[in-house]
Order: sequence, then C-alpha cells, then structure tokens
Amino acid sequence: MTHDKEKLVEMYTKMLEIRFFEEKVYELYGQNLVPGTIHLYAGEEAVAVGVCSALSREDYIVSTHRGHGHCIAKGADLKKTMAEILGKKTGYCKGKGGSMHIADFNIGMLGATAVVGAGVPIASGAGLSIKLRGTDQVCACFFGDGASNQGTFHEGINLAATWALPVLFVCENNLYAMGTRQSQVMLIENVAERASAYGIPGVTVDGNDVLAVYEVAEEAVKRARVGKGPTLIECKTYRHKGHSRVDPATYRPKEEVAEWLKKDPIIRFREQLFKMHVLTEEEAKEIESKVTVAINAAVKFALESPYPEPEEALEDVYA
Ligand SMILES: Cc1ncc(C[n+]2csc(CCOP(=O)(O)OP(=O)(O)O)c2C)c(N)n1
Ligand SMILES: [Mg+2]
Repeated sequence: MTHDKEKLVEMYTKMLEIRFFEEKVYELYGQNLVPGTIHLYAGEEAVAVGVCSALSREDYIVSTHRGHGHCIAKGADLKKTMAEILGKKTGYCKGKGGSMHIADFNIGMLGATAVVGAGVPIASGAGLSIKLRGTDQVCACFFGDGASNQGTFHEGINLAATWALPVLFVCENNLYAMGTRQSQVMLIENVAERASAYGIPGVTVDGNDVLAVYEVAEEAVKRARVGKGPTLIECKTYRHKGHSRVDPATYRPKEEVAEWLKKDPIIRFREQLFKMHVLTEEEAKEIESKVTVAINAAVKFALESPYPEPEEALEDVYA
C-alpha cells in the first residue's frame, strides 16, 4: 500500500473530479445540452482511479460506454472532456465522439467503445504492439460483467494469455448489464474464476476500496512489465444510478441500493485518509473547493465553445 501523501491526495482528487464532473453532466443533460445519452459512473470511481494510479502516462487504457471516468483517471483535460460530451468543436474528438467514443492518444487513452466487449481484443492488439516494439508499457482494459459473456472476451484474453501480452483485463462487476442481473446470465459468482480457463491469474477485489484496487493493479502491472503476461482483475462495485441517464433502475431492490450507497468509495477513502492522518477535514474541504472551481471552469469552457460546422461531419472519419 502506498503511504506517499502526494499520491494519495492525487487519487482522492481524481475521484472527486470524476464525481463532480458527472454531477454537472447530469444537470446539463436535464437542460438538453448533452446530445445522445450519458452512462453514469458514480459509485465506481475507485476502479478507474485505483487502476490508473498504477499506470504511467505512457501506458494505455481501453474504455467502455461508461468512458468519462476512465478518461479523467488517466489524466484527461477536464475542459476538453466536457466539451466532447457536449458535442463541441473544442472537445477531444471535435465533438463528434461524445462520452462513448472519446479518446486521447497523448495520454494513452486509446478510446471508449459502445460495443459491449469490443475493447477486449483491442487491448490485446495494443499489448501485441507493445511486445513487438519492445517497450515496457502495459495496457489496462476496462469492461463490465455483461461484457465478460461476449465471445470477444474469450478470444481476446485467450490470445493475450497465449502470447503473454502486457494487459490488465479489468472487469467492473457492478452486478448488472442494463437491467439484467449477473445471476440471470452466469452460474459463477466471480468473473475472475474464468482466468483459470486461460491459465492466467484471476483476482477478485473490493472495487469500492481504491487502495485495494491500486494494490492489485500494481502487482498485475509488475507481472506484465516483465513479460509474465496478463491478469484478470474483477472489481466488485455498483453504480449509484441507472444504466444511463434515462434509466430509473427500478429493477434493483431498494435495500440493495441502500446497502451499496453506504459503501460509497469516495466517502470511504476520505475517512481512510483522515484515519491515516494524510488529510485533515480542512484540507479535504480545500480539495473539494479546488475541484469545484476546475469543474465549473470546464463547464464554462464547454458551454462557450462552438459546435462543429455541418461541413466538418465527414472530416477525420476515414484515414
Ligand atoms: C455488442 C452489444 N450488445 C448490446 C449492447 C447494448 N448495451 C449497451 S451497454 C449494455 C450493458 C453492458 O453491461 P456491462 O458489460 O455489465 O457494463 P455496465 O454497463 O454495467 O458498465 C448493453 C447490453 C451494445 N452496446 N453492444
Ligand atoms: Mg455491469
């Protein structure tokens, strides 16, 4: 476990950034300012931040339809991320990708994909590229419990295992794929059990405990960097809200939601930092204000930015 104050504060700040960023997007959606939809990440911040804190800037990530949290955790610019989600020209993909297709190669964010499970073989491809180029980079691939039932999951992980590719397969198991509960479509409790089918390590971790996730990710990164191949990491977590902004999530028992809300990863981490004497209440408040200012600036930037011109629709589509 890390005791480096600067690192711990950075992790806490990133988690807050993701939460506050999303609260604003939620609001803006209600004002009809977010084209398409947004898949909310609140409750799962410890996964993105725990994993990305174990990576360096040169490492890669592959994200999902729930992409903005991974982006921010990997170090994306808040202004350009917000502008992208609002469909503005100043966004990462000139406003043509939105949250589900956001990418920033400069920080190793290879892209979000809305096709469930499609990121797994992409991550293995990135792993193969790393191996062929002989660098010590790694690639972390985020996907859901639902994605782990796709053929791409099997094919992508099997290939990465066979070729000992430097990939972290990170399953964000939030118990549901849209309205389908895991137990309706899987007879095993832990997705990590599937690792044995590929001959690689599989670890299940409390996905609402950022330090636990970080520790497991660090170990997997270490293995990957020295050519020992991939690890399947399953992070047990829960989304606070529905599948997307328009889903009231009535399929989830109220008691279950209440139980998980008590395990809010941000509140838990803050309390841990108080206990570890890393943060005082005053310092925590200061961080909150700093993050609020940064998020407000991102919203202002995005709102004031122009939309792309209709003539630009086909630019950057074909290489
Ligand atoms: C190949 C494919 N099938 C179905 C969908 C529709 N869809 C979008 S998200 C989703 C659920 C994904 O669940 P999971 O992998 O657990 O990720 P979570 O949304 O819980 O983060 C589905 C079925 C899709 N986008 N792509
Ligand atoms: Mg899920």
